[in-house]
Amino acid sequence: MGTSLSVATTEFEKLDRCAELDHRPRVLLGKMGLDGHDRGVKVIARALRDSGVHVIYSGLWQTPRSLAISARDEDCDVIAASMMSNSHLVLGPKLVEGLGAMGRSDIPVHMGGIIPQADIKTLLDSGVGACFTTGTSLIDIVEAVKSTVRPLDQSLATDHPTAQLARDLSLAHSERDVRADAPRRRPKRVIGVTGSPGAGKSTLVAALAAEHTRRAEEDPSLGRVAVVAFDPMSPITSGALLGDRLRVDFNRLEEKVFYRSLAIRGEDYHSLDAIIELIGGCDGGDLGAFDTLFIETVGAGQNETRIRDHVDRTAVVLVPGMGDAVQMDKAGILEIADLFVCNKADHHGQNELMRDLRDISGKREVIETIATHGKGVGELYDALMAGASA
Ligand code: B12
Repeated sequence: MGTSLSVATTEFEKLDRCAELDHRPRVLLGKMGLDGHDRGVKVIARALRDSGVHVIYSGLWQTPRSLAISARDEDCDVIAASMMSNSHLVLGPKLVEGLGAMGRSDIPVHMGGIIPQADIKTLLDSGVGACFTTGTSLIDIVEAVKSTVRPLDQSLATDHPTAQLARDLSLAHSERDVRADAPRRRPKRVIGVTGSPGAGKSTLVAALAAEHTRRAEEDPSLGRVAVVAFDPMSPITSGALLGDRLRVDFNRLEEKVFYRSLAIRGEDYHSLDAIIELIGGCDGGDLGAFDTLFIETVGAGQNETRIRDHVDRTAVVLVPGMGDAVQMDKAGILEIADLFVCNKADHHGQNELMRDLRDISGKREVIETIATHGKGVGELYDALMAGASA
């Protein structure tokens, strides 16, 4: 590995460096430990995205177990763990162990950050794939990630059904053949959540998934919940930053929620029907089948309407202060709503938005939420479930 700092601290050229690979690398960027040093991980995330990599960022304060679950469900090629809290010797081996427990001991772990040279051998001996110290150039990090890409085999060397589901989804999404015997079934309830960027869709979907798990604890017949979250793919590099899963508290929910992030261009939901059926068909064993599926759209804007063709119910999320009554009257996204959500209802302009929504909604429900506080989430959940096919 080189040690040039030149590109590490300056601008990183946007360039598709992954076009020749079997598939775009999927990297799970994780921060374990209790510290808040997220600058390094953000620099790496941007550099990888600008090189054509699909970067899944799971957020701060992950445990080895939550990171292993994320790696399995995202079917990533490699975990890039940024360690700044001097806990690498404890957490690194635990992450390797966790991956084994999730049926994915084949996913390599790369560690970087503040790692003394003297600790590197111990980490490598414990199963960590590679260690990178401060000063590693971004080009070297990109190349290391690229080197982990292997062809997407149809069957994994694991009997873990969720790990196999995650691989089936990778194949379906990239329009390759999925194993012929993969079970398929449409989940009982498939709900689309759409709205413009910044409307709080991810936080809302995370809150709905958490609400579902809370209710399923009281009523196991509700089954398990899954989420598919789409984010945009760069038209220049084909890279993507998939950051929606950081809204879900996996340290608490663990395997009760299956969460998959996918990158698409525009509104290209070509593989969505297959993805829906594969998720519904997955036998979750003791954990239960996925009867409820939330699909979060990319959130492109007013003309993002195709999601409606794939789901049973569509919730359109709006926030105060984003437009006036004329915006409401434009054809497109508002027409596809089965119900409206006024999220961030504590923001200025909420009364005006509610008034405008009531004007156009007809018989459709309008629900106020503050997703970050959980306000209105129970009511929204009830409204969505009531209308979704059972
Ligand atoms: C900036 C900084 C902060 C900022 C953090 C801002 C933020 N949002 O990230 C602030 C001021 C908040 C902060 C606070 C603290 N900090 Co501080 N901080 C630093 C400092 C000066 C620079 C870190 C940085 O951002 N570098 C720039 C980024 C781009 O580089 P990087 O993170 O190293 O990442 C690069 C490489 O390491 C590599 N890399 C990183 N991760 C990975 C992962 C993979 C897979 C790969 C391939 C590569 C890779 O690639 C990146 C790009 O080149 C370092 C000292 C230093 N010079 O490193 C101390 C340092 C990390 N901090 C330290 C400490 C102790 C703290 C505090 C506990 C101090 C205190 N007593 O309050 C608090 C903790 C706060 C908290 N909430 O956790 C210690 C950690 C000691 C250790 N681990 O042994 C350090 C090393 C300082 C020291 N010498 O003691 N800190």
